[in-house]
Amino acid sequence: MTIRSILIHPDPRLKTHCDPVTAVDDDLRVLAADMLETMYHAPGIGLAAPQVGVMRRMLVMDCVKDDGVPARPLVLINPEITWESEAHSTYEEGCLSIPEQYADVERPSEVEVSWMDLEGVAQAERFTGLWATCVQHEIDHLDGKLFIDYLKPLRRQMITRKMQKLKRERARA
Ligand code: K2U
Ligand code: ZN
Repeated sequence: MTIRSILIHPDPRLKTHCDPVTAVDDDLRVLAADMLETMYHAPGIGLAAPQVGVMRRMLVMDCVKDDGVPARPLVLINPEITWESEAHSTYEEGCLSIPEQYADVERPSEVEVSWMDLEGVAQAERFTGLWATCVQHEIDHLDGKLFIDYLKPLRRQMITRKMQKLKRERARA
């Protein structure tokens, strides 16, 4: 398994609508394992394929935060939201592609998602709480949407400028 580098905003690949996965093959299984390792290493609770430069509709997540509870790594291939609750929740979101920037984002509190797993089996589940926020954040990534797209233009511009500065500094290092 490999820890892959995570693309930093602004990057055109993070604004791209990703293509569906057409075959669950060994390459995809290696990518899923690398994405989980990269996510845990960051650390994060979710990661979408475009964040590591692969423009495919696959995401991984594990929102288990309590130490006593066993990890629950999930791999979602071609995920689709099939239902969302009327109720909305606000969560202070971050993003591994927009480091050190946080902002309140309001989303449906619960969502039902259908997807295919790595065994090619169709799955469906209702997510609540942090899992619901995370899966919506990750599916947005597959559609080229970032959490800062929900913010007012001025705030989004400020964050983008900070990331451009960070990338210049990293390039010099
Ligand atoms: O897609 C990503 O960049 C991974 C995010 C997922 C995420 C963002 C906001 C809210 C929920 C999930 C990273 O995991 S950000 C790190 C993090 C960790 C715990 C709670 C919130 C964010
Ligand atoms: Zn993100």
